[in-house]
Amino acid sequence: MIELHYWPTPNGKKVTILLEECGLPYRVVECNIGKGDQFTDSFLAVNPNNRMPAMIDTEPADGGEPLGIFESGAIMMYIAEKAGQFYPQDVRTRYDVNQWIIWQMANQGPKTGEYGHFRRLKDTEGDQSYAVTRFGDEVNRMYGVMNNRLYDRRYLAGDTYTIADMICYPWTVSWEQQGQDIEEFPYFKRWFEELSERPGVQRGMAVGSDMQNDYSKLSDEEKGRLRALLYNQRARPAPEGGLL
Ligand SMILES: N[C@@H](CCC(=O)N[C@@H](CS)C(=O)NCC(=O)O)C(=O)O
Repeated sequence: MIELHYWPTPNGKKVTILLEECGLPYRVVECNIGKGDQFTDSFLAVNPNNRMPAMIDTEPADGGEPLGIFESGAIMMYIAEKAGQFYPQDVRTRYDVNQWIIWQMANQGPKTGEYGHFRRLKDTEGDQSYAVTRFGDEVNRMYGVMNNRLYDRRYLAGDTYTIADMICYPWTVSWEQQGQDIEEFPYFKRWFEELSERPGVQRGMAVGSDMQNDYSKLSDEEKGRLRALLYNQRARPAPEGGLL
């Protein structure tokens, strides 16, 4: 059984889309990143990077101890390999898939995330116009990268729907809020509309729609504790007694 530590963001939904598409049994463990679950010892034991998603396979193929994996790209490779679906193993397609997964993890995810971060900042944090322009241009450039890729092929890795498509899709559903005009990217639009119609994509996107935080009932003390935990995160000290 796959145990998925999850909160309903694009990085989490990549994985639920894949699990739904594969039809593998899985259990969602709520990792409420608005309340600091990503800092608990049990979570850090699976993901030292204190970010969700993370997963534990309680029945790995080698028959050994439960296997923990972090980073959504690695999780998707693992699940697709286990299911034997959506990750063709001929060398050319495999590396087409791999490069689009790495493109997503190194470009589309982080830069779109930073764009949202700087756009949401209040004036009290100073003038953000350079960062907003810089990341806004990058987001627009990346829609162009996908559009050009999809110009002469149905999916990002060719003729076959793969985890490369699933990993990119959740970051594009908010194209309008990201200030993009979908009509500017007709090949992307064709791909986006096809994926949006897939029942597995729809089920994966819906996972955790009931998971929300209502901060209005929290005391000022609790709000202050959360602010200190979640904002301006810096290095966590290693425990005493390590290998020197
Ligand atoms: N590269 C990581 C990124 C994961 C990530 O950034 N997760 C965010 C939610 S989308 C998170 O857990 N944030 C918690 C925090 O900022 O404290 C992956 O793809 O798994």
